[in-house]
Amino acid sequence: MKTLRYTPVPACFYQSTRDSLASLLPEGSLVVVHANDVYPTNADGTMQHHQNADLHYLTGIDQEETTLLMCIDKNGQHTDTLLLRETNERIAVWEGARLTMQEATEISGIRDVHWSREYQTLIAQAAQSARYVYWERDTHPRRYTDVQTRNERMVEAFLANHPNTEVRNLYPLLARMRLVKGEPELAQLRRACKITGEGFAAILPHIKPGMGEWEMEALLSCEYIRRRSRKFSFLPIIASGADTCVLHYISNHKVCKDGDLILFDIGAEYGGYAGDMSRTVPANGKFSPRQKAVYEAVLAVHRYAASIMLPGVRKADYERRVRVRMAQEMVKLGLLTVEEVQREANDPSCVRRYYMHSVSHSLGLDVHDVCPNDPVFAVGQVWTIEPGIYIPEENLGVRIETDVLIHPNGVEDLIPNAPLEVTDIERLMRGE
Ligand SMILES: [Mn+2]
Repeated sequence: MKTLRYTPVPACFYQSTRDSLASLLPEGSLVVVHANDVYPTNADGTMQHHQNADLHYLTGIDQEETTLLMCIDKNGQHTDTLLLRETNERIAVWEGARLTMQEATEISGIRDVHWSREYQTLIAQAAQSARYVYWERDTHPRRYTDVQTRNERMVEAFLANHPNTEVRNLYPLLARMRLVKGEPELAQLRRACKITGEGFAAILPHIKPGMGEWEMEALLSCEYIRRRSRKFSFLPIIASGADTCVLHYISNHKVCKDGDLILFDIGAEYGGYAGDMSRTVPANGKFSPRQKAVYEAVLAVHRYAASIMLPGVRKADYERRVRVRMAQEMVKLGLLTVEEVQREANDPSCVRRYYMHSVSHSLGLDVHDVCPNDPVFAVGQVWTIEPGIYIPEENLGVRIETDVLIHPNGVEDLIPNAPLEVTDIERLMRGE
Protein backbone atom coordinates (compact mmCIF):
# COMPACT_ATOMS: atom_id res chain seq x y z
CA MET A 1 0.00 0.00 0.00
CA LYS A 2 1.15 3.54 -0.75
CA THR A 3 1.59 6.11 2.00
CA LEU A 4 -1.63 8.07 1.83
CA ARG A 5 -2.76 11.51 2.81
CA TYR A 6 -5.72 9.95 4.64
CA THR A 7 -5.81 7.02 7.01
CA PRO A 8 -8.12 4.74 5.03
CA VAL A 9 -11.33 3.28 6.38
CA PRO A 10 -10.98 -0.53 6.45
CA ALA A 11 -12.81 -2.46 3.72
CA CYS A 12 -14.83 -4.38 6.34
CA PHE A 13 -16.72 -1.13 7.07
CA TYR A 14 -17.93 -0.92 3.46
CA GLN A 15 -18.79 -4.61 3.56
CA SER A 16 -20.93 -3.85 6.60
CA THR A 17 -22.74 -0.91 4.98
CA ARG A 18 -23.61 -3.14 2.01
CA ASP A 19 -24.75 -5.91 4.38
CA SER A 20 -27.00 -3.46 6.21
CA LEU A 21 -28.48 -2.09 3.01
CA ALA A 22 -29.10 -5.60 1.65
CA SER A 23 -30.87 -6.61 4.86
CA LEU A 24 -33.43 -3.84 4.25
CA LEU A 25 -34.26 -4.94 0.70
CA PRO A 26 -36.60 -7.65 -0.59
CA GLU A 27 -35.28 -10.71 -2.39
CA GLY A 28 -34.84 -10.07 -6.10
CA SER A 29 -33.70 -6.47 -5.71
CA LEU A 30 -30.97 -4.94 -7.80
CA VAL A 31 -29.10 -1.92 -6.41
CA VAL A 32 -27.37 0.46 -8.83
CA VAL A 33 -25.19 3.34 -7.61
CA HIS A 34 -23.09 5.49 -9.93
CA ALA A 35 -20.22 7.86 -9.25
CA ASN A 36 -20.90 11.52 -9.84
CA ASP A 37 -20.01 12.97 -13.21
CA VAL A 38 -16.93 15.06 -13.76
CA TYR A 39 -18.64 18.33 -14.63
CA PRO A 40 -17.33 20.49 -17.50
CA THR A 41 -16.25 24.11 -17.25
CA ASN A 42 -15.08 25.54 -20.62
CA ALA A 43 -12.88 24.31 -23.45
CA ASP A 44 -11.08 21.21 -22.11
CA GLY A 45 -11.55 22.19 -18.48
CA THR A 46 -13.46 20.29 -15.81
CA MET A 47 -14.43 20.84 -12.20
CA GLN A 48 -12.67 18.76 -9.58
CA HIS A 49 -14.46 15.44 -9.23
CA HIS A 50 -16.67 15.20 -6.15
CA GLN A 51 -17.73 11.67 -5.37
CA ASN A 52 -21.33 10.61 -4.92
CA ALA A 53 -21.58 10.25 -1.14
CA ASP A 54 -23.70 7.09 -1.29
CA LEU A 55 -21.18 5.35 -3.52
CA HIS A 56 -18.43 6.44 -1.13
CA TYR A 57 -20.48 5.13 1.80
CA LEU A 58 -21.02 1.72 0.17
CA THR A 59 -17.58 1.19 -1.44
CA GLY A 60 -14.98 3.78 -0.33
CA ILE A 61 -14.05 4.27 -4.00
CA ASP A 62 -13.26 7.92 -4.74
CA GLN A 63 -12.95 7.73 -8.51
CA GLU A 64 -15.08 8.86 -11.47
CA GLU A 65 -16.96 6.40 -13.72
CA THR A 66 -17.39 3.87 -10.92
CA THR A 67 -20.57 1.82 -10.59
CA LEU A 68 -21.75 -0.50 -7.85
CA LEU A 69 -24.24 -3.27 -8.63
CA MET A 70 -25.71 -5.38 -5.82
CA CYS A 71 -28.00 -8.35 -6.45
CA ILE A 72 -30.03 -9.21 -3.37
CA ASP A 73 -30.94 -12.81 -2.73
CA LYS A 74 -32.82 -14.51 0.12
CA ASN A 75 -32.28 -13.26 3.69
CA GLY A 76 -30.19 -10.29 2.65
CA GLN A 77 -27.54 -12.40 0.91
CA HIS A 78 -26.00 -10.28 -1.80
CA THR A 79 -23.57 -10.46 -4.72
CA ASP A 80 -21.69 -7.25 -5.37
CA THR A 81 -20.00 -6.10 -8.56
CA LEU A 82 -17.85 -3.04 -9.06
CA LEU A 83 -17.21 -1.39 -12.42
CA LEU A 84 -14.18 0.87 -12.80
CA ARG A 85 -12.80 3.27 -15.36
CA GLU A 86 -10.19 1.23 -17.18
CA THR A 87 -6.76 2.61 -16.58
CA ASN A 88 -4.21 2.74 -19.41
CA GLU A 89 -0.82 4.24 -20.20
CA ARG A 90 -2.21 7.46 -21.60
CA ILE A 91 -4.28 8.10 -18.46
CA ALA A 92 -1.27 7.16 -16.34
CA VAL A 93 0.87 9.77 -18.08
CA TRP A 94 -1.64 12.62 -18.22
CA GLU A 95 -3.79 12.19 -15.12
CA GLY A 96 -2.00 9.60 -13.03
CA ALA A 97 -2.91 5.93 -12.87
CA ARG A 98 -6.42 4.99 -11.87
CA LEU A 99 -7.16 2.14 -9.47
CA THR A 100 -6.26 -1.36 -10.54
CA MET A 101 -8.87 -4.05 -9.94
CA GLN A 102 -6.75 -5.34 -7.07
CA GLU A 103 -6.58 -1.91 -5.41
CA ALA A 104 -10.34 -1.47 -5.80
CA THR A 105 -10.87 -4.80 -4.06
CA GLU A 106 -8.57 -3.81 -1.20
CA ILE A 107 -10.49 -0.56 -0.66
CA SER A 108 -14.04 -1.86 -1.03
CA GLY A 109 -13.88 -5.55 -0.16
CA ILE A 110 -15.61 -6.33 -3.49
CA ARG A 111 -13.88 -9.16 -5.32
CA ASP A 112 -15.87 -9.05 -8.55
CA VAL A 113 -14.40 -6.04 -10.39
CA HIS A 114 -14.82 -5.19 -14.09
CA TRP A 115 -13.94 -2.33 -16.41
CA SER A 116 -16.79 0.05 -17.12
CA ARG A 117 -17.00 -0.92 -20.80
CA GLU A 118 -18.89 -4.02 -19.58
CA TYR A 119 -21.55 -1.81 -17.97
CA GLN A 120 -24.35 -2.41 -20.51
CA THR A 121 -23.83 -6.18 -20.53
CA LEU A 122 -23.63 -6.55 -16.78
CA ILE A 123 -26.60 -4.33 -16.00
CA ALA A 124 -28.76 -6.07 -18.61
CA GLN A 125 -27.85 -9.44 -17.07
CA ALA A 126 -28.59 -8.30 -13.55
CA ALA A 127 -31.86 -6.63 -14.56
CA GLN A 128 -33.14 -9.85 -16.13
CA SER A 129 -33.65 -11.57 -12.80
CA ALA A 130 -34.46 -8.44 -10.78
CA ARG A 131 -37.98 -7.79 -9.51
CA TYR A 132 -37.17 -4.33 -8.21
CA VAL A 133 -34.38 -2.00 -9.10
CA TYR A 134 -33.19 0.40 -6.40
CA TRP A 135 -31.63 3.46 -8.01
CA GLU A 136 -30.59 6.68 -6.46
CA ARG A 137 -32.55 9.86 -7.07
CA ASP A 138 -31.35 12.68 -4.90
CA THR A 139 -34.44 14.10 -3.21
CA HIS A 140 -32.73 16.29 -0.61
CA PRO A 141 -35.43 18.81 0.31
CA ARG A 142 -33.18 21.80 -0.36
CA ARG A 143 -31.59 20.51 -3.53
CA TYR A 144 -31.93 23.06 -6.29
CA THR A 145 -30.33 22.42 -9.67
CA ASP A 146 -31.42 21.85 -13.24
CA VAL A 147 -28.37 19.68 -13.92
CA GLN A 148 -28.99 15.93 -13.93
CA THR A 149 -26.67 13.72 -11.92
CA ARG A 150 -25.11 10.68 -13.57
CA ASN A 151 -27.51 8.48 -11.57
CA GLU A 152 -30.50 10.40 -12.88
CA ARG A 153 -29.26 10.31 -16.46
CA MET A 154 -28.42 6.62 -16.38
CA VAL A 155 -31.76 5.59 -14.86
CA GLU A 156 -33.55 7.24 -17.80
CA ALA A 157 -31.47 5.23 -20.24
CA PHE A 158 -32.11 2.10 -18.20
CA LEU A 159 -35.87 2.63 -18.15
CA ALA A 160 -35.91 3.14 -21.91
CA ASN A 161 -34.47 -0.38 -22.26
CA HIS A 162 -36.42 -1.94 -19.37
CA PRO A 163 -39.81 -0.17 -19.38
CA ASN A 164 -41.52 -2.76 -17.20
CA THR A 165 -39.05 -2.74 -14.33
CA GLU A 166 -40.18 -1.20 -11.07
CA VAL A 167 -37.60 1.39 -10.08
CA ARG A 168 -37.56 2.40 -6.42
CA ASN A 169 -35.58 5.16 -4.77
CA LEU A 170 -32.57 4.27 -2.66
CA TYR A 171 -32.29 7.73 -1.16
CA PRO A 172 -34.64 7.35 1.86
CA LEU A 173 -32.98 4.07 2.89
CA LEU A 174 -29.47 5.45 2.70
CA ALA A 175 -30.55 8.68 4.38
CA ARG A 176 -31.65 6.70 7.43
CA MET A 177 -28.53 4.54 7.43
CA ARG A 178 -26.09 7.40 6.98
CA LEU A 179 -27.66 9.41 9.81
CA VAL A 180 -26.05 7.12 12.41
CA LYS A 181 -22.28 7.05 12.02
CA GLY A 182 -20.14 3.93 12.20
CA GLU A 183 -16.92 3.93 14.25
CA PRO A 184 -14.60 4.31 11.21
CA GLU A 185 -16.71 7.23 10.01
CA LEU A 186 -16.46 8.87 13.42
CA ALA A 187 -12.68 8.57 13.22
CA GLN A 188 -12.71 10.48 9.91
CA LEU A 189 -15.21 13.05 11.19
CA ARG A 190 -13.21 13.62 14.37
CA ARG A 191 -10.17 14.27 12.23
CA ALA A 192 -12.07 16.68 9.92
CA CYS A 193 -13.39 18.55 12.97
CA LYS A 194 -9.98 18.63 14.67
CA ILE A 195 -8.34 20.11 11.57
CA THR A 196 -11.21 22.61 11.24
CA GLY A 197 -10.78 23.90 14.80
CA GLU A 198 -7.00 23.72 15.08
CA GLY A 199 -6.45 25.52 11.78
CA PHE A 200 -8.77 28.31 12.87
CA ALA A 201 -7.10 28.72 16.27
CA ALA A 202 -3.74 28.91 14.47
CA ILE A 203 -4.73 31.92 12.35
CA LEU A 204 -6.43 33.93 15.12
CA PRO A 205 -3.25 35.76 16.30
CA HIS A 206 -2.66 37.01 12.74
CA ILE A 207 -6.03 38.74 12.25
CA LYS A 208 -5.79 42.55 12.24
CA PRO A 209 -7.89 45.44 10.92
CA GLY A 210 -6.85 46.15 7.31
CA MET A 211 -6.51 42.49 6.46
CA GLY A 212 -8.41 41.13 3.44
CA GLU A 213 -11.01 38.44 4.05
CA TRP A 214 -9.23 36.51 1.27
CA GLU A 215 -5.95 36.67 3.20
CA MET A 216 -7.63 34.93 6.13
CA GLU A 217 -8.99 32.36 3.65
CA ALA A 218 -5.44 31.81 2.36
CA LEU A 219 -4.05 31.34 5.88
CA LEU A 220 -6.82 28.88 6.72
CA SER A 221 -6.32 26.97 3.52
CA CYS A 222 -2.64 26.58 4.41
CA GLU A 223 -3.42 25.38 7.94
CA TYR A 224 -5.99 22.88 6.66
CA ILE A 225 -4.01 21.43 3.78
CA ARG A 226 -0.83 21.00 5.79
CA ARG A 227 -2.91 19.02 8.29
CA ARG A 228 -3.79 16.61 5.44
CA SER A 229 -7.17 18.00 4.48
CA ARG A 230 -7.58 18.05 0.71
CA LYS A 231 -9.77 21.16 0.61
CA PHE A 232 -12.43 23.20 2.37
CA SER A 233 -15.49 21.00 2.88
CA PHE A 234 -17.61 23.84 1.40
CA LEU A 235 -16.91 27.34 0.10
CA PRO A 236 -15.66 29.21 3.18
CA ILE A 237 -17.61 32.18 4.48
CA ILE A 238 -15.32 34.91 5.83
CA ALA A 239 -17.57 37.92 6.27
CA SER A 240 -16.70 41.18 7.97
CA GLY A 241 -18.89 44.13 8.97
CA ALA A 242 -22.30 44.28 7.28
CA ASP A 243 -21.70 40.98 5.48
CA THR A 244 -21.81 39.10 8.79
CA CYS A 245 -25.58 39.34 8.17
CA VAL A 246 -25.38 37.66 4.72
CA LEU A 247 -25.91 34.02 5.59
CA HIS A 248 -24.06 32.47 2.64
CA TYR A 249 -21.56 35.25 1.80
CA ILE A 250 -18.69 33.61 -0.09
CA SER A 251 -17.00 36.37 -2.08
CA ASN A 252 -14.51 37.06 0.77
CA HIS A 253 -13.32 40.16 -1.09
CA LYS A 254 -13.41 42.97 1.47
CA VAL A 255 -10.82 44.41 3.79
CA CYS A 256 -11.92 44.17 7.43
CA LYS A 257 -12.04 47.38 9.42
CA ASP A 258 -11.34 48.35 13.00
CA GLY A 259 -14.58 47.79 14.94
CA ASP A 260 -15.92 45.11 12.55
CA LEU A 261 -16.91 41.65 13.60
CA ILE A 262 -15.71 38.86 11.32
CA LEU A 263 -17.90 35.80 10.90
CA PHE A 264 -16.15 32.60 9.84
CA ASP A 265 -18.25 29.65 8.67
CA ILE A 266 -15.62 27.18 7.57
CA GLY A 267 -14.76 23.52 7.45
CA ALA A 268 -11.98 21.18 6.42
CA GLU A 269 -12.73 17.89 4.70
CA TYR A 270 -10.86 14.76 5.64
CA GLY A 271 -11.21 11.44 3.83
CA GLY A 272 -14.41 12.69 2.22
CA TYR A 273 -15.99 13.71 5.56
CA ALA A 274 -16.87 17.31 6.37
CA GLY A 275 -16.14 19.57 9.31
CA ASP A 276 -18.43 22.61 9.67
CA MET A 277 -17.74 25.35 12.21
CA SER A 278 -18.66 28.99 12.75
CA ARG A 279 -16.94 31.49 14.98
CA THR A 280 -17.35 35.26 15.16
CA VAL A 281 -14.45 37.42 16.29
CA PRO A 282 -13.66 41.16 16.52
CA ALA A 283 -11.26 42.37 13.81
CA ASN A 284 -9.29 44.40 16.36
CA GLY A 285 -9.17 41.61 18.95
CA LYS A 286 -11.58 43.19 21.45
CA PHE A 287 -15.40 42.92 21.43
CA SER A 288 -17.31 46.20 21.92
CA PRO A 289 -19.91 46.07 24.74
CA ARG A 290 -22.76 45.64 22.23
CA GLN A 291 -20.89 43.00 20.20
CA LYS A 292 -20.14 41.17 23.42
CA ALA A 293 -23.79 41.30 24.52
CA VAL A 294 -24.99 39.81 21.22
CA TYR A 295 -22.19 37.24 21.27
CA GLU A 296 -23.04 36.14 24.82
CA ALA A 297 -26.71 35.86 23.85
CA VAL A 298 -25.90 33.54 20.94
CA LEU A 299 -23.55 31.53 23.15
CA ALA A 300 -26.27 31.14 25.79
CA VAL A 301 -28.67 29.82 23.14
CA HIS A 302 -25.92 27.54 21.85
CA ARG A 303 -25.34 26.06 25.29
CA TYR A 304 -29.07 25.60 25.79
CA ALA A 305 -29.42 23.81 22.43
CA ALA A 306 -26.51 21.50 23.29
CA SER A 307 -28.14 20.68 26.66
CA ILE A 308 -31.44 19.55 25.11
CA MET A 309 -30.02 17.56 22.19
CA LEU A 310 -30.68 14.16 23.71
CA PRO A 311 -31.53 10.73 22.31
CA GLY A 312 -35.27 10.39 21.71
CA VAL A 313 -35.93 14.11 21.19
CA ARG A 314 -37.67 15.02 17.91
CA LYS A 315 -35.58 17.53 16.00
CA ALA A 316 -38.63 19.65 15.19
CA ASP A 317 -39.42 20.00 18.89
CA TYR A 318 -35.80 20.82 19.69
CA GLU A 319 -35.79 23.56 17.04
CA ARG A 320 -38.98 25.02 18.55
CA ARG A 321 -37.57 25.02 22.08
CA VAL A 322 -34.43 26.76 20.83
CA ARG A 323 -36.61 29.48 19.27
CA VAL A 324 -38.32 29.97 22.64
CA ARG A 325 -34.92 30.40 24.30
CA MET A 326 -33.74 32.67 21.49
CA ALA A 327 -36.78 34.91 22.01
CA GLN A 328 -35.78 35.51 25.65
CA GLU A 329 -32.31 36.61 24.58
CA MET A 330 -33.70 38.88 21.87
CA VAL A 331 -35.94 40.61 24.40
CA LYS A 332 -32.88 41.23 26.62
CA LEU A 333 -31.04 42.71 23.63
CA GLY A 334 -33.95 45.01 22.85
CA LEU A 335 -34.63 43.35 19.50
CA LEU A 336 -38.10 42.05 20.41
CA THR A 337 -40.68 43.22 22.92
CA VAL A 338 -42.10 41.04 25.68
CA GLU A 339 -45.58 41.49 24.13
CA GLU A 340 -44.45 40.27 20.72
CA VAL A 341 -42.95 37.16 22.24
CA GLN A 342 -45.92 36.47 24.51
CA ARG A 343 -48.30 36.47 21.55
CA GLU A 344 -46.47 33.37 20.24
CA ALA A 345 -45.20 31.98 23.52
CA ASN A 346 -45.20 28.36 22.37
CA ASP A 347 -43.29 28.99 19.14
CA PRO A 348 -42.12 32.57 18.68
CA SER A 349 -41.69 32.86 14.94
CA CYS A 350 -40.92 36.56 15.49
CA VAL A 351 -37.32 35.47 16.20
CA ARG A 352 -36.96 34.82 12.48
CA ARG A 353 -36.53 38.56 11.92
CA TYR A 354 -32.99 38.19 13.31
CA TYR A 355 -32.46 34.42 13.15
CA MET A 356 -33.64 32.99 9.83
CA HIS A 357 -32.19 29.51 9.67
CA SER A 358 -32.52 26.33 11.69
CA VAL A 359 -30.16 25.48 14.52
CA SER A 360 -28.92 22.06 13.43
CA HIS A 361 -28.26 19.90 10.40
CA SER A 362 -26.71 16.46 10.24
CA LEU A 363 -23.09 16.18 9.20
CA GLY A 364 -21.10 13.44 7.52
CA LEU A 365 -19.93 12.79 3.99
CA ASP A 366 -22.01 15.79 3.02
CA VAL A 367 -21.94 19.11 4.86
CA HIS A 368 -25.72 19.24 4.93
CA ASP A 369 -25.84 15.50 5.29
CA VAL A 370 -28.75 13.29 4.32
CA CYS A 371 -31.49 13.04 6.86
CA PRO A 372 -34.97 11.49 6.96
CA ASN A 373 -38.02 13.73 7.25
CA ASP A 374 -38.81 14.51 10.88
CA PRO A 375 -35.68 12.98 12.42
CA VAL A 376 -35.40 11.93 16.05
CA PHE A 377 -32.03 12.34 17.80
CA ALA A 378 -30.23 9.10 18.59
CA VAL A 379 -26.85 7.91 19.85
CA GLY A 380 -24.19 7.92 17.13
CA GLN A 381 -25.64 10.80 15.11
CA VAL A 382 -23.50 13.84 14.34
CA TRP A 383 -25.17 17.27 14.15
CA THR A 384 -24.13 20.87 13.98
CA ILE A 385 -25.39 23.34 16.58
CA GLU A 386 -25.39 26.82 15.05
CA PRO A 387 -27.63 29.54 16.41
CA GLY A 388 -27.08 33.07 15.15
CA ILE A 389 -28.37 36.61 15.54
CA TYR A 390 -28.14 38.95 12.56
CA ILE A 391 -28.90 42.66 13.00
CA PRO A 392 -28.41 44.41 9.62
CA GLU A 393 -29.24 47.85 11.05
CA GLU A 394 -26.20 47.50 13.33
CA ASN A 395 -23.92 45.76 10.74
CA LEU A 396 -23.63 43.04 13.31
CA GLY A 397 -24.09 39.31 12.84
CA VAL A 398 -22.96 36.52 15.14
CA ARG A 399 -23.08 32.80 14.47
CA ILE A 400 -21.52 30.17 16.71
CA GLU A 401 -21.38 26.63 15.38
CA THR A 402 -19.94 23.44 16.75
CA ASP A 403 -20.26 19.84 15.57
CA VAL A 404 -21.41 17.30 18.13
CA LEU A 405 -21.76 13.55 18.52
CA ILE A 406 -24.80 12.34 20.45
CA HIS A 407 -24.05 10.03 23.41
CA PRO A 408 -26.64 8.41 25.73
CA ASN A 409 -26.44 11.28 28.25
CA GLY A 410 -25.67 14.26 26.05
CA VAL A 411 -23.46 15.58 23.31
CA GLU A 412 -19.71 15.64 22.81
CA ASP A 413 -18.16 18.70 21.16
CA LEU A 414 -16.06 17.44 18.25
CA ILE A 415 -14.28 20.81 17.92
CA PRO A 416 -13.08 21.49 21.48
CA ASN A 417 -9.89 23.15 20.25
CA ALA A 418 -11.51 26.29 18.81
CA PRO A 419 -12.33 29.02 21.36
CA LEU A 420 -15.96 29.75 22.29
CA GLU A 421 -15.74 32.16 25.23
CA VAL A 422 -15.15 35.88 24.67
CA THR A 423 -12.12 35.84 26.98
CA ASP A 424 -10.56 32.87 25.15
CA ILE A 425 -11.05 34.50 21.74
CA GLU A 426 -9.55 37.80 22.94
CA ARG A 427 -6.62 36.04 24.60
CA LEU A 428 -5.80 33.98 21.49
CA MET A 429 -6.07 37.08 19.29
CA ARG A 430 -3.50 38.79 21.52
CA GLY A 431 -1.25 35.85 20.72
CA GLU A 432 -1.21 34.60 24.31
MN1 LIG B 1 -23.46 24.37 9.24
